[in-house]
Amino acid sequence: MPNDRINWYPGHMAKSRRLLADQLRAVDAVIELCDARAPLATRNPDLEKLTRGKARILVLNKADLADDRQTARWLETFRRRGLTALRFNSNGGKVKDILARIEEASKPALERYAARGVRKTIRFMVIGIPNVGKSTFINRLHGSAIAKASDRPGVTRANQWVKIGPFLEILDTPGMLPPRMDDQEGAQLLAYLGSIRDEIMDTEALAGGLMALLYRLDPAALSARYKLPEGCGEAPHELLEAACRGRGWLLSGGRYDTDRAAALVLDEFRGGKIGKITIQPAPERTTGGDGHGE
Ligand SMILES: Nc1nc2c(ncn2[C@@H]2O[C@H](COP(=O)(O)OP(=O)(O)O)[C@@H](O)[C@H]2O)c(=O)[nH]1
Ligand SMILES: [Mg+2]
Repeated sequence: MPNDRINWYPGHMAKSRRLLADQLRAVDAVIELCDARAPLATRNPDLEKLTRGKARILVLNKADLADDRQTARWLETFRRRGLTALRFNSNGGKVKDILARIEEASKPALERYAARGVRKTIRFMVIGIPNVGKSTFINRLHGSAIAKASDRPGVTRANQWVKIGPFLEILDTPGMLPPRMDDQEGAQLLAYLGSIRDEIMDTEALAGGLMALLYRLDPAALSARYKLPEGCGEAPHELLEAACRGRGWLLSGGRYDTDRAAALVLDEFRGGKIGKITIQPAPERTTGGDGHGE
């Protein structure tokens, strides 16, 4: 997937970067959201240097859609690197747990203020690439719909702060980072998750590639969902056609409706209907390093 097909125009990027820098200046702490199904592919490594000196929490969001054992291993991986990391489901998770962790991470900043004799609330913001659930997460913390406004880059308005605890205020607009597109494999995972616009891609190739990946990671789940026959071929087009047979996605004359199948497979995966599957498995513990320096 060539980078030039991705919808992040340099102008947009420069603008959203400036906006993010402004927002960052106003906060003490940052909550970084990534997608628990592909935690590395859905993080932008630039955030590390952009947030130096600030308290940071990494939330593996959409944990309800990911494999629980994989999520546990990812959390362990990040914690070993010294990051505060936790899992969450923004559609149903307990806000109390998240707030406790935010308060814990904010303590050093609060103590610094106290030492200087100022009583200040800790301000924090939510940051992440598109589609990781930033707006949903903020709404969950608010218990209202005010984050629905716009997080499109370039839409400027005054920062709005919402008090969510005695010492905590959250910025109502999430910070946007572009997805990382320099790594082909990661970009492919982003496409499967729907974090890159579908209309710029070949849907059948995308769905076929996803099926081939899922067939390696969780053959039972894929086979059950699409009634794949025993010993089904592993090639993308074979899997897509087998799904057409299994689910009866046929056109007149008995031809396979691969077009429809592709769109449905992508939808079903993104909606968690195929199963709780992590498409970027956590590194093995025994290797000592995982090749992805923080
Ligand atoms: N299952 C599940 N879906 C989520 C979760 N968080 C967000 N979503 C869904 O993911 C999609 C993108 O969420 P949104 O908040 O708009 O992402 P944003 O682009 O980062 O602001 C929406 O369809 C949300 O309903 C989660 O924790 N679990
Ligand atoms: Mg949003």
